[in-house]
Amino acid sequence: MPTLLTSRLTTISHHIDEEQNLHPEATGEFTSILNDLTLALRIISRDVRRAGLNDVLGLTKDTNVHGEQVRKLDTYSNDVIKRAMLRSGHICIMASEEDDDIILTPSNSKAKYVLVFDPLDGSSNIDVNVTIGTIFGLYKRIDPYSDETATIDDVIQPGYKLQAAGYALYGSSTLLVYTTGHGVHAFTYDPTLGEFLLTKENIRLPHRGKSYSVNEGYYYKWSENMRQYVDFIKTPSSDKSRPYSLRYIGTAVADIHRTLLNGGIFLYPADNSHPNGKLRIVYEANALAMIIEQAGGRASDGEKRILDIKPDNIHQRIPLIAGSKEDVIECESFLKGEHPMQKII
Ligand code: P6P
Repeated sequence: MPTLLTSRLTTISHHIDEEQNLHPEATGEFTSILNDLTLALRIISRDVRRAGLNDVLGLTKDTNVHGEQVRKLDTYSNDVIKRAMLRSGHICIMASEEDDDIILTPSNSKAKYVLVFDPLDGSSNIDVNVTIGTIFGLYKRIDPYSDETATIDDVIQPGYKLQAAGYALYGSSTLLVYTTGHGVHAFTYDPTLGEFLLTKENIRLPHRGKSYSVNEGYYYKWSENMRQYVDFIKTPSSDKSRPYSLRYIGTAVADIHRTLLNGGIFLYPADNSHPNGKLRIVYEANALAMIIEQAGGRASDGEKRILDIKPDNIHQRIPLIAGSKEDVIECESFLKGEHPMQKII
């Protein structure tokens, strides 16, 4: 009996070319940018894995805009991405967690695309060999046909304007997960080939999960409603749907990736120390929110859809509640004090 062969062998370059066909207005620039980005991610992956050997670890004397000591891998990864993005000439302006201000490229008045990125999310986990990652988002300029120099307004666009978004994960293997608005697809890096190979296509989030991901150490810093939500999902229920399991790595992109695959909810809410949450909307929350939504999930600041929020500045923080649609909606109802269980408590 003949077999039907269906699992095609697809590299990220093949897939980007296919995605390009879904964006008839993009004239190959899109493909060129994403291919240059994957080169940067391959370089970062190589050096993250080598970090323990060539003394790249440890703190530098520098601190970034947030007063956090910058680890050498952060600055290195930042430089790799910026330099890779100059090659195509299709990027006019960039914003990075590691740069105080916007970054203009030599084609700042000609190119149509804008890159926002966190070169190495999870820095605090670098020295303890826990998964870290790179987060990126790609916009078109507000006026792609302008011959004026790009400005910060091209960077602080709302997330629903993103043309593409995704992340790389440097864990037990190196993964690349991305979307161009047509589903979420995952690729696993084969260092012997130097290729990202398609391993999951059209990832879909379960409507409800069984785990929550939050730093419970801040429990007494949260609002009363947030505490009631977490108490609720930890309380055993007769239908055995609760308690949820707690899973928290401390690298947002890794916690989001597990939530994307298994379902459940990721929370970095506001607290007394972080009145606007800790994550940055421009180069972290927006890209993660686009991935979660494209996989059928929901991402809000506890009230408003993340992708609808217009950032005020490139380093603006935002609370992030993201994951399975039913879990996020349930959390939002607690945060508004509207959940039926809050009438009983
Ligand atoms: P906390 C990593 O430094 C990061 O920015 C996110 O990746 C992560 O989710 C968060 O901080 C962890 O913060 O306060 O739980 O240590």
